[in-house]
Amino acid sequence: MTRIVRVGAAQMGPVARDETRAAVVERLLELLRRGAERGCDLVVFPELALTTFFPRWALEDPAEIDAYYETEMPSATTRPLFDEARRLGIGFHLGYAELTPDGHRYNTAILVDRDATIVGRFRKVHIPGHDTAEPWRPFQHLERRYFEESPEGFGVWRAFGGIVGMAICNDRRWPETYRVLALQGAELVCIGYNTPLHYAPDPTQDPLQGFHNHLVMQAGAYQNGMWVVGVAKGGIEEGVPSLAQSAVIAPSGQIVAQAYTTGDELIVADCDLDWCDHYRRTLFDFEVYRRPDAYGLITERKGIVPPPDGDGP
Ligand code: ING
Repeated sequence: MTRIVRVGAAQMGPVARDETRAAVVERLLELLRRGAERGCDLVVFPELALTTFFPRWALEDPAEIDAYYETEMPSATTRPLFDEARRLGIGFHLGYAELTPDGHRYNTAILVDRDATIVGRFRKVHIPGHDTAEPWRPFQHLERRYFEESPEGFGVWRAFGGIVGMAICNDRRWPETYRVLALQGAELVCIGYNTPLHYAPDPTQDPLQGFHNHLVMQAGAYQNGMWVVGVAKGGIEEGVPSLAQSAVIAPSGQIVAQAYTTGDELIVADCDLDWCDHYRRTLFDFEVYRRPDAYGLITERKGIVPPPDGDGP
């Protein structure tokens, strides 16, 4: 019996700074209902889906900062999403800013099963950007001020008939993300993202944002024989043009569904989890072909260490 998960990538357009959680939840409910109409088993929402991408500002008021985080999940505001998902019998993946009871702040995502049970929680591992305001930038990317790097790493969970992993935004650019998930058996990886089109440290990358976005997810999918679902919060959010181009990518590396707008848009794909074996039992049979004995530097060394000066091999 084939294990097909019908996945809905629920791309969002901009969330305004003054948009209430309730208003955002209404948008998420609309996308969830569209997913149910399309027969989805799982609907994947973006990173930090409940609020505007607040790391673009150097906020000073602790109350204002804290207002962007969730201290409970679900809360009274987000519970309607869980209740409707349960009523529809549909699972979802949701990204949000998490403030833990003991004061830790993470860029977090959850995996929620069809009965509205939270089956998995992931906290972003690779935190990009900077931790103090840099006035030279047209807008900030202060994720390193607002979020801690997860101490938990990458996990997988048995759900929707397969093994599901999660990553968030910048995690998708690092090949280690996909490999660590694949080594745990992940067959489907959900990745939300908020990606400005302008990359202040190197604007030559700006015209390549769409290419880089698909490049890394297609490579990750193909090199690890797994499905990758990348979901944007895109469009011009508080004056910052952000990448959309959400996509569902097969273990072959092919894009099987792609958003064509920069707003709220649901794209749907039937993900045959058994298709992973076309790659995992052949070209990328890890057990046969991988050489961990040759990869030591990947975990032993953080930065680049070039060879000493001088000639010779
Ligand atoms: N955003 C970005 C990402 O990795 C970034 C960081 C910003 C990359 C701008 C390129 C340009 O897609 C998050 N939220 O990680």
